Amino acid sequence: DLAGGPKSNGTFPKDFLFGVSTAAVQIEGAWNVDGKSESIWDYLIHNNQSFVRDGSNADVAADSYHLYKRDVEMVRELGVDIYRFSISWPRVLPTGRTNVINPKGIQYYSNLIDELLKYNITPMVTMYHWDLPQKLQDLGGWTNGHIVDYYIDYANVLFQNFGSRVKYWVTFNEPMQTCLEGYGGTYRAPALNRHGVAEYLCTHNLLKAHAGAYHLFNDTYRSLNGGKIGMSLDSNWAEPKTNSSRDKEAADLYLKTHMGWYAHPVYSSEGNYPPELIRLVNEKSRKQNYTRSRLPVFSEAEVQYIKGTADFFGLNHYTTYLLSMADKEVGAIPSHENDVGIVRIQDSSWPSRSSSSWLKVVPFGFRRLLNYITKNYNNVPIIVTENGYADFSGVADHARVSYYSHYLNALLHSIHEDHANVQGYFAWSLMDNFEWDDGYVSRFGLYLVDFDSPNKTRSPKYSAKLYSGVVATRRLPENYDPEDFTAFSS
Ligand code: GBH
Repeated sequence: DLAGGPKSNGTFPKDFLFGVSTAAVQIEGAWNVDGKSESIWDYLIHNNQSFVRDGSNADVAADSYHLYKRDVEMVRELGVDIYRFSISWPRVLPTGRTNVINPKGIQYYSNLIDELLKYNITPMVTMYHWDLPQKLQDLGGWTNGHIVDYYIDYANVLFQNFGSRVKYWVTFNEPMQTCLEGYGGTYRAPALNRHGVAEYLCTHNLLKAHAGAYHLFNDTYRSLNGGKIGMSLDSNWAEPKTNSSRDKEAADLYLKTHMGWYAHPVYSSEGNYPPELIRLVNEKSRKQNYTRSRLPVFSEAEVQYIKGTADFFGLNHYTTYLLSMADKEVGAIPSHENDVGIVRIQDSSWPSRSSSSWLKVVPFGFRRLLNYITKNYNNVPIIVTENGYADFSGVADHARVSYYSHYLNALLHSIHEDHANVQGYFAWSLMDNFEWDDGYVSRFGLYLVDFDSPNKTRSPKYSAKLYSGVVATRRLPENYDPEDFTAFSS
């Protein structure tokens, strides 16, 4: 049974936060306007024409740099409480360092924040959604240990300029995508492809940078401004492929070595990387003749410095996989995939039809994942910072309406039946945008964007109506049927 449970009659609590999310690269455009420098995404796309599925780029995107007032108007139309957007590091600090603070960059985000506050919408700022200044990548980016200080300096500029107006901060969006896919693989910028080594260096520095920003916030800014700070981790749910104990072990190992790679150091009682990951990378490294493990080691002081550095657990969740143990070597050698040694597939019977082939519709996985996080990380407050569905466009988006209904039903069950401490939910995304390597082929928006029109005209889809209805009534629509997956099959 795919559903997260029967139709829930529960309601979303009064103080439950409903929001919508976006990210700078995906909506802003103006890639070289008003003093912004090149990000690693600009650089990758401009220098590798075949990287993006439709040969497009993010130079103009939805032009939110110029159209942010319309964006805020859409947020108002939806009636949500909170808007999550990201700040572009190279727009604010063109050199990557704080020797040059770009006044026009600061002004843009200041205007956006003021526009939100004018209408009582709470801003949530993602401080890093994948767009490192290329100038820092030239120095090794997240593999260079000095980036920890550079990131903390950048964070300080944000807290200084926006801290009195912004109460929710996300240090990093999906660090696993940055490190595993960007440094280990080729699927995200900078597409470094130094698997088995670079993803571990990147993660090590990134976790220290996160903790540094947290401590700066906690020690200096919290008493002045209040507010909350956390990190947004991406995780699929992992279901054992069969009932065998080996497959159960594989599913458990998947969660520990993927989401847990980032969550265990920050959210567990013990801190540090998950012991399973430490053991696996140690063993493989030894066999491969390395003198020391490819997984860097945190000192005890560093473990303590990183542990507990979040007020909430930001979760980006879209889909589910089936896991089994690999009976032979898997992936490139060396690589995180090879170190972990498990195999991940999806059930061909799971509904999809999404323009994103990985996006299978499995509502029960959402419920189980929320439960898992609640149980394994000390009942941490969870904010679902992204959840959504991609199609090939159009306002009559029945599949997206169905996806959101199913996932919100699963969420209600996890709140009321499982007592998961979920405090907020953000739909990805407010509007159609530049979907990374999928370009403008895959559409995640509640609003359709006409990318061919000069004004990048935005129009509400059916799903916008569904979502604003849920937000207003705090419950699921009358006619919702948790067993109905037909929107994904015709
Ligand atoms: C998020 O990434 C991003 O935060 C957001 O910017 C993006 O637009 C949105 O979601 C939609 O993609 O390796 O074949 O298994 C989602 C991250 C992307 C991670 C797909 C898992 C699976 C592809 N997910 N990926 S595959």
